[in-house]
Amino acid sequence: LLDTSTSPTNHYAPKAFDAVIVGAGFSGMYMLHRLRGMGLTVRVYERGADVGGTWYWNRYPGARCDIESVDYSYSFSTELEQEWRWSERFATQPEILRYANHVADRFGLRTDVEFDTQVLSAVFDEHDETWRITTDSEEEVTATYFVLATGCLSVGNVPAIPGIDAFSGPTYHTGAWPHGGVDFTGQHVAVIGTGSSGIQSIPLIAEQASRTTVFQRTPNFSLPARNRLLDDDFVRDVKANYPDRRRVARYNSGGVFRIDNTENAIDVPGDRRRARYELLWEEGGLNFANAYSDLKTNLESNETAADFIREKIRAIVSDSAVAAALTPTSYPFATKRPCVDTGYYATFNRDDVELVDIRTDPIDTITERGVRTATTEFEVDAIVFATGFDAMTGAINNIDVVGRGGEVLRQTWAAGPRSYLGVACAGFPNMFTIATAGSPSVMSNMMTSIEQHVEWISDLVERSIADGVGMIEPTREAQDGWVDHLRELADDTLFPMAASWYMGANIPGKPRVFLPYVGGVGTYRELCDSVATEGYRGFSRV
Ligand code: FAD
Ligand code: N01
Repeated sequence: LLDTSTSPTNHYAPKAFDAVIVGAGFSGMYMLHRLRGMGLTVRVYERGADVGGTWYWNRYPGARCDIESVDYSYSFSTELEQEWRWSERFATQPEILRYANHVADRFGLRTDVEFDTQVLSAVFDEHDETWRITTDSEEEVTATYFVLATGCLSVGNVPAIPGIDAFSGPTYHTGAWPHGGVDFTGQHVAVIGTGSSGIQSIPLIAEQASRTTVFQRTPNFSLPARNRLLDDDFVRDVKANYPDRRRVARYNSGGVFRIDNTENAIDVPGDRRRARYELLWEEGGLNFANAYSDLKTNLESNETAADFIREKIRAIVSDSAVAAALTPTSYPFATKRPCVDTGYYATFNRDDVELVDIRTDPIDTITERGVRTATTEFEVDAIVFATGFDAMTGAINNIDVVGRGGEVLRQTWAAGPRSYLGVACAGFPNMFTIATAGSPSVMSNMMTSIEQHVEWISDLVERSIADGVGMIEPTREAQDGWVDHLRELADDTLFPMAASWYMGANIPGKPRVFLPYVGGVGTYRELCDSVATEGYRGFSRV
């Protein structure tokens, strides 16, 4: 523990803000707008050169959302909702980034954001009851409130494959893609990783490259996107009914416009179940994963959906050995985040695309010329790492966060993150986290979850200021109860059966803990609202 019980010597007076926010993605942008609207002085720090977060960094070919664009957008401003027009069912990264820029311009957000600046540490000064925040620009500022809007999927994971620095060609990570794009024309490209990023980018890389070699560790379940341009009638109808649409999204499990099916797959006759799977497969998108209410809790039910997708893979992929290698069998459907694709499985019918199953032929080393597995050296011109992220806790643990009595957050989280409601941590007064571990976040349409968090946190701050409360933090008991509740909820599902990033399993040495709240967006919102109504039950406010 660091000793922060006494105020450090002040060589100069750091700039003082009411609030400092880390991150200028959709979480940080809205948090800034809300806190500023309450009359607070706010400084946002963003590592990137502009707003957008995920959509600023992930510029790989094929990057787009897999939540319908009209739902993957802010609802807090009717004017914004009405003036913006999405062009496709699932918006591309450039379009979502344009939207983020539009929001920043419209609400004048950039004036309070310091770009190209990484927050390195935040230490709670018990004497002054403020956070002292330092950045890589060597600036130190203080803030009463410290908000981590650092993102769930913002720290790229590049695996420590021996020889990685020896490769003579360029390497790329999907989450840090060059802004000018990459031209793979005429090149032999290796893609390592077949999660959502790999599955979106591989068909487009394959179209451009002369040869594409895909290194797959675990096959994934992927659903067809059936993306389309949005016609004017649809857009007009959505805009006319936005309040109802958003209301539905706020109270169902996934934060989207959908009435959750309460039927269990296990109770439905096989032919009817199959017809429903076929219908949802043809409709495209993630709704397939919510075809029945027991898919994520009952293995037998889950197998009916998994088998349906396995059949589809066999029907699409012409080489039966390749189809078998692409077919997931080692974990239940949707316990890793399902992917949504355009032409992914069919890409493996191309003569210039090959699949290397690294479960049977593991990557041994990266050489000057390419990727060497146990059996073969693949000479390539470029390597794409679609190897994911140190999800949910990575960006927070990258910052030296030190709370009351010198408690180091990274150490407190060594066996897994500990928070109350995924919003605040005992021992870290006036510090809040947005849409990350311990909340529905990545199990939902993140925009719905981000808005819920930002509004709930800013209401808490506003109420505390009005009540003359200086410090807000959860009690240890409330936090312990929440951590237990998260685990119990997850243990009642099939999620712990997969070695997923939800479980921290993609990062060597990371504790295996199911990270998000799995009880659904609506239930979570009602719980948070009841906590507020009961005078912020579980929080100490002094
Ligand atoms: P981010 O957008 O990740 O923003 C966090 C920001 O914090 C980043 O810009 C980062 O640079 C900055 N930051 C972090 N640490 C520091 C530091 N120490 N100092 C300064 N700055 C820092 N969600 C959906 O709901 N639907 C989708 O379809 C969907 N598609 C996705 C596709 C991709 C490729 C990825 C990677 C994620 C996707 N997500 C999707 C999840 C997505 O991350 C969220 O929807 C949302 O954009 C998160 O916003 P955020 O502001 O919370 O975090
Ligand atoms: O990352 P991932 P992602 N050697 O972790 C493999 C969101 N998102 O960037 O499965 C070899 O899912 C790893 O293998 P395995 C969405 O929430 C959304 O693709 O761990 N391979 C896996 O195949 C998503 O879930 C969209 O065995 C290694 C892949 O790399 C999340 O972001 C698009 C390896 C990583 O898959 C993350 O997706 C993109 C190693 N050492 C992202 N380490 C939408 O469509 C890892 N892998 C909306």
